[in-house]
Amino acid sequence: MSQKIALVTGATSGIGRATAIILAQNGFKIIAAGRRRERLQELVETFGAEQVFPLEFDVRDREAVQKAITGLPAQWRNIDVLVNNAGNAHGLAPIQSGDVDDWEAMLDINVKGLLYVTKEVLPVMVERKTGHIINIGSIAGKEVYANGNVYCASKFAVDALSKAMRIDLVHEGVKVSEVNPGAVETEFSEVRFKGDKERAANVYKGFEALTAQDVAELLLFMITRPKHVNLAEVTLLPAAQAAATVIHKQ
Ligand code: NDP
Ligand code: 8X3
Repeated sequence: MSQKIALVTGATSGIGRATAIILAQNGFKIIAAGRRRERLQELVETFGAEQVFPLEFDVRDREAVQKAITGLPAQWRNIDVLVNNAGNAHGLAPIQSGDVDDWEAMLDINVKGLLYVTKEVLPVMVERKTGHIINIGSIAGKEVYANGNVYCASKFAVDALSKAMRIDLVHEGVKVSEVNPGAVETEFSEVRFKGDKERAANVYKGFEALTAQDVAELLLFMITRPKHVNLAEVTLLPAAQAAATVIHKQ
C-alpha cells in the first residue's frame, strides 16, 4: 500500500513539529508547513526528501497558501490527512486595553489561516472521497478566561468550524476531528508574551504541563484509527489542570 500523506501546518515548533516527527516515524509522508525555512529543512534532513516535503508560507497570505498547495508536485498532491495546527496567541490584556494588531493577528492566523489551508486541501479529499482533517482548538475554545478575549474567540471559532465542517463533509467521505489541549509547554507563551522568556516560563511553573509529544501521540492514535472510526473531539489536559484557569500548582 502506498504511504499516506499528511500536511501539518506549524511544523516548525511545538505540537506541529512533534506531530510531523511522530507521523514520519510511523511511515507517513509529511508535507511540513511553516514560515521558518531552516526548521523545515531540519525535518527534511532528518527524514529525507522522499519522506518530508517542506512548504513555506504564511497562513495569513491567501494567495501564498493557494500557490503553495496547488503547486505541490504531483506525487505530493493526494493529501490524506490535514492537521490544522498553525496558530498562536498575541498578548493577554483586558478588552479595553487590547492591541488591535494583536487581535487581527489571532483572527487572521487561527481562524482565516485555517480556512485558507482547508479550502485548498479539500478539493482533492472530496474528489477522492477520503480524508481526515484535525483542527487544533484549545481549552480556550471551550471556556473564556480573564484577558483571553480574542484568543478565546478565535478558538471558539475553531470549535464551531470543526463541528460545522464535520456536518458538511460527512457526505463527502472526509472525517473532521478536533483536539482541544490545555497547557502545553511550547513556544506558545513566548509568542504570547512577545519574547519575554521569564514570563513565559512562569506559566508552566509548579505543575507538570503537557509536552508537545503528549499531544502528538494522541494525534497519531486518532489518525491511525480504522476508516469507520472518528474520534470527533478530544480535550487533553495535564492531570493538574481542571479548567482553563484552574491548575493545581505546588
Ligand atoms: P508554537 O508557538 O510552539 O508553534 C506554533 C506554530 O504555528 C509554529 O510552527 C509556527 O510556525 C506556526 N505559525 C504561527 N503563525 C503562523 C503563520 N502566520 N503562518 C504559518 N505558520 C504559523 O505553539 P504550539 O505548538 O503550542 O501551538 C500549536 C497550536 O496549538 C496553536 O493553534 C495553539 O493555539 C494551539 N494550542 C496550544 C496550547 C499550548 O498551551 N501550547 C494549548 C491549546 C492549543 P512559524 O513561526 O515557523 O511560521
Ligand atoms: C492555549 C491554552 O489556556 O493558554 O490555547 O489559552 S490557554
